[in-house]
Amino acid sequence: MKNLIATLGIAITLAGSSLAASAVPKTVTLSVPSMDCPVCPITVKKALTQVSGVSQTSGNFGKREAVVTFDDAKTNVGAITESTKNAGYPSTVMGVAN
Ligand SMILES: [Cu+2]
Repeated sequence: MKNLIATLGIAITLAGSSLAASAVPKTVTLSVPSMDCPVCPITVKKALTQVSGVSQTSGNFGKREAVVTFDDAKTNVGAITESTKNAGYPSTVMGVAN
């Protein structure tokens, strides 16, 4: 039963993100030097996913980087770095790609 609920949750999440993908998503790579243990990327990811317009995030503790996919009609790089800073992890932009 738990698996079924999890599967449904994923299906709903996927449906939601494909509906939201009307604009061309951009991807920004952030340097997050203060991620100093494997739990940090989870906290950073949580903060990033709460930014409206962010569709996908991944954290790399080893490289101290976070990769964020977002809709630039809904949010911007400034709001994204602000969200990690507010979570206690100041970040700087390493690069933006379409
Ligand atoms: Cu940590």
